Amino acid sequence: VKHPLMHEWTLWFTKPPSGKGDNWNELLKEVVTFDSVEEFWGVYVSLFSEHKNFSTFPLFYLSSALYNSSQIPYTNLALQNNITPTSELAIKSDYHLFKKGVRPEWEDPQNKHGGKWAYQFKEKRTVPIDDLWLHVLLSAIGETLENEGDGEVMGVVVNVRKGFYRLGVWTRTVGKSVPGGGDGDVAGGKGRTQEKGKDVLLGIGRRFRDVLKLRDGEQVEFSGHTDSAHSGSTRAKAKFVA
Ligand code: M7G
Repeated sequence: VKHPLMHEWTLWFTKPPSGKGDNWNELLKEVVTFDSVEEFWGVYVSLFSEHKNFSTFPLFYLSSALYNSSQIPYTNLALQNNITPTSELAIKSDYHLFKKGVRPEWEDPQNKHGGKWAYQFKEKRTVPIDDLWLHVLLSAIGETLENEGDGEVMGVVVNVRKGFYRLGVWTRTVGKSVPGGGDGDVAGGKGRTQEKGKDVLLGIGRRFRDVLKLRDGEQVEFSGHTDSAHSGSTRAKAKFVA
């Protein structure tokens, strides 16, 4: 018996550039797609099996249906993929876990009106990045970053950079209605729709900072993808913080 996830998810990997000519498109690779708890752990176990701390699986992020199947990672090794822990990736690598059918790119039609919440961990030596990324993965597939029906979360990302690890959640909008978005707020008019959209995004930001266990004074920052694309980097100016 497999325990279905609410959505089907695809894991992507960005290879570090090997030379000058590499462009983004050649570096971004699709790795594997899954739609059940069992398949997720099958993919993940190889990420984790070199580590001793199996007993600390943060299963409390999962809904009860997922929690009840918590035995599975120990036995389901059949689907093992060769996936390296984030802590062992080369500089300029990324992992992206996105809903199936959405490419982890600004240009994807489902991302182009969107943005992302992000936080940079600068203490690369001491930050438990593998645990944090697992918690982020679980919050995505367990659908605990947003309320049912919000439909904002497109995917989650970890960037390995020279001076930091960056964890992010990509959202479908930047807090306002988008063409064809169908957010259902018919009576509210434009202003109300924007307020509601912004509240939803702020809620995602707060949940994300809980997943990352940030302390007071540490903030996740939201920025729109169009700003990122223009500045050539995700180091765009933050629109809001949580
Ligand atoms: P980054 O990983 O967002 O931030 O972008 P960083 O500057 O901290 O490393 C790094 C580079 O990857 C960008 O300057 C782009 O060349 C490329 N890149 C990243 N993303 C997410 C995209 C994307 O969605 N589309 C395209 N075309 N390039 C991207």
